[in-house]
Amino acid sequence: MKELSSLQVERLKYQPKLPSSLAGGINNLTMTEGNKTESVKDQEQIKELFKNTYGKPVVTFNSSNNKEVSKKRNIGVILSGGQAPGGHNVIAGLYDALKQANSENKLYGFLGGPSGIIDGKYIEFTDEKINAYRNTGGFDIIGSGRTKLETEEQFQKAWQVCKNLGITGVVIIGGDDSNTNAAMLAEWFVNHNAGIQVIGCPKTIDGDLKNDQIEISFGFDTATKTYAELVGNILRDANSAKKYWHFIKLMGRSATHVGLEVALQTQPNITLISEEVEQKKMSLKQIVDNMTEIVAKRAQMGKNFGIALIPEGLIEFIPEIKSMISNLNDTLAALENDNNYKNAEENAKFEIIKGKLNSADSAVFSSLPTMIKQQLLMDRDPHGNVQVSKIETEKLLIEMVSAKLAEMKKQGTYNGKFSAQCHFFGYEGRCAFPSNFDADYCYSLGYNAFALLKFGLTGYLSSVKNLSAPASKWVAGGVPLTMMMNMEKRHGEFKPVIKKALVELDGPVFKELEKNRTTWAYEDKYIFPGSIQYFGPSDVCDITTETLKLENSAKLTAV
Ligand code: FBP
Repeated sequence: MKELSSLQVERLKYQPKLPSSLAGGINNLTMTEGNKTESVKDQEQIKELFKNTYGKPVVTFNSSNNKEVSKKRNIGVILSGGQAPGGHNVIAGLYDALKQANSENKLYGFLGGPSGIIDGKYIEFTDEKINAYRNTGGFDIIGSGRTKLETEEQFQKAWQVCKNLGITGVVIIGGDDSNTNAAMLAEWFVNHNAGIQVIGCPKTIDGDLKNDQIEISFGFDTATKTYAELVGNILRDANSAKKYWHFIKLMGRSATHVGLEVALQTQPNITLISEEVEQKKMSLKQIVDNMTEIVAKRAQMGKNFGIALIPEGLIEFIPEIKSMISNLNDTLAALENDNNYKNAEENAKFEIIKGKLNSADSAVFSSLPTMIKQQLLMDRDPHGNVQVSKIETEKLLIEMVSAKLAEMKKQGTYNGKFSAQCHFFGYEGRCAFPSNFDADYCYSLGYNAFALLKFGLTGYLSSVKNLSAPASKWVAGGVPLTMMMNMEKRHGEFKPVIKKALVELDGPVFKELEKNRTTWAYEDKYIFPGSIQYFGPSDVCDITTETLKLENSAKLTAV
């Protein structure tokens, strides 16, 4: 019986690249501090909540010839939130840096996400354990979870667990919510003179944890390449059979970076962008009308097939539904301990909700099909987010486009055939073998996280920039977590959270779609990217995303 696939065996041997500033060794670094920073919004409130960690400078590392010996220390690491390709390499990079700094250093992995540090569930990493997971996808080395760290009791327990293990640094690998946890924990530890530093690493396939200092979160590269392969395969199937419209929902809880990237890689007929829907205040009816127009025009051209990409988070960006969901969230939070509501039958629940919403929101809620109403009432995740991956927007749109076409048929304005298939690509891409880009980027982020600990920093996010250049030219450093924060309503209360980076409609990536989408709607300019290549020519194996290429070249032009 085989224990590993041939690809697994080969990938274990891959040696990730480091920026040359780090490649000289963890004990040969100097750190340069930039200017003091401010949070992106709500500065006064964030400053008040993060008295000790607010306003720190951005830092950059360079290699130096002054070799120092590092004192012995124990570090803990947590994988947090949704899986993203490359998480194991962050841990491998952290482990290698820590052992290089002092071979007596220890790395503990907390099990099952942030709850591991509270419940004291952990393993100690060994060479054997790390070597078995190098360059592999998944978070299964220690597992992940979405526990929100916010209560005094949780922080006290985490402190006790760290004290028991002699841990003086914690690395949290996560997205915006998980790095909000990291910022809270960092502040709490400083406030209590705990002597424990906290560093975050930017993870999420959604690509929405980014700013001037963080060009992209890890996992986006591999996940979008995986979805682009699948979408490309479907484009070719549609173009061969010429009988189906494929409505494909793509993961990405809020922002449409994933949808936009996949669209640029494959050139489908329709791509919906949630941020555009919101900014142009498009109603659900308008979205359906626009899609139907393309379906009907293509039918006139004899093309009863096509591909539509639908962002996972669309529903929360349609203004009338967004307002309804926001009030629905408050209503559900208020009903959390209401047994009348909890024990009610489904229809009775709908009635209770309708009665609590204002008349406009109640009308929007009532207009949705039962399936969507049920999905909107499902539990929020621990951070208060609607679980959009469970909302079948692709089916809702198929139903509505189909109804509109039936109406047009009656009026004699449409004479085509509409046969639709729905898909949801999300989980398929989150644990793929990391691309060479993600394998290198993640290893560098982990290695760099130890450099931030070594220089005594806390409340920082590991940052590796200049990512369109070869890895040797990447720039390593750190950015204060408070710099990315603002106040947002969660579970009915205003809380400090890291601000999500949404698609900018005046940015180069959206502009590229806008320039081409009418052509792509009617002339079939499909591109078939194929699967990720791990071995072979560099211009096939080491390419980054269209998003990074376009964003970085726009930055260069602006300079
Ligand atoms: P993170 O922000 O934690 O990286 O997770 C992102 C994501 O993959 C979203 O795209 C998706 O909506 C969500 O996780 C699904 O969550 P779950 O794994 O809990 O079903």
